[in-house]
Order: sequence, then structure tokens, then C-alpha cells
Amino acid sequence: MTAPASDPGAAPRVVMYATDWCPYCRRARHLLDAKGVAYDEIDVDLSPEARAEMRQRSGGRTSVPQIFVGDVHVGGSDDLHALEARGGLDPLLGRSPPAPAGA
Ligand SMILES: N[C@@H](CCC(=O)N[C@@H](CS)C(=O)NCC(=O)O)C(=O)O
Repeated sequence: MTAPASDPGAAPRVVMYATDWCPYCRRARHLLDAKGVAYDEIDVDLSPEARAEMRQRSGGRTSVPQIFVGDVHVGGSDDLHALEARGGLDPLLGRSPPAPAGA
């Protein structure tokens, strides 16, 4: 169940607009799955309305995937991986970043 937006301790809903065939979507899925992040995937090939919603929410971007954490537009797969590499994804997800190796 998705927690209400008003609950400050709740994990934000993660939404990925994607297509079945897109390799960048596969890369994004792989990262989210590896981190155990639950997300809702919306296939924009199946719905012109969803594709229009994606474009509107992402400031006009047309490529897939487009990933949102709560109301925050992360961007595409490269953006998601870059955010993870600089340690920004866990805080956005409401998680503590992993302890450094050897700590
Ligand atoms: N840098 C982007 C590349 C995404 C990308 O090129 N997606 C392709 C499908 S795999 C696409 O949507 N192309 C159509 C378009 O750019 O409108 C990312 O990492 O998400």
C-alpha cells in the first residue's frame, strides 16, 4: 500500500514511465531491483495518456525511462545511475546511505 503523502516518515512512491523493449529501462529496472526498491512501472506504449502525462511531468522529455521519486523528477536511467553514484538516491528514498566499506 502506498503511504499517504502527508506521512513524513513514509517511503515516497517511485514511478517509472517505461517501455518493454527499451534497454535504458532495463538498466534502470536492474538498479532499482538490485537495491530492493519497490516501484510502479507505467508502460507508455500502452497508453497515449500516460505518455502525455510523462512528458508533462518531466518538463517535455520524450525519452524513456522517466523516473520519479515522490514528486522529484530524477530523469532517465543515466540520471538515476549518476544520482546513485554520488550517494543521492538513498536519501531521496528516505533511506540511510550504506556504511562505507570497512567501517
Ligand atoms: N540518456 C537517456 C537515454 C534514454 C533513451 O535514449 N531512450 C530511448 C529508448 S531506449 C528513447 O526513448 N528514445 C526516443 C526518444 O528519445 O524520444 C537515459 O539514460 O534514460
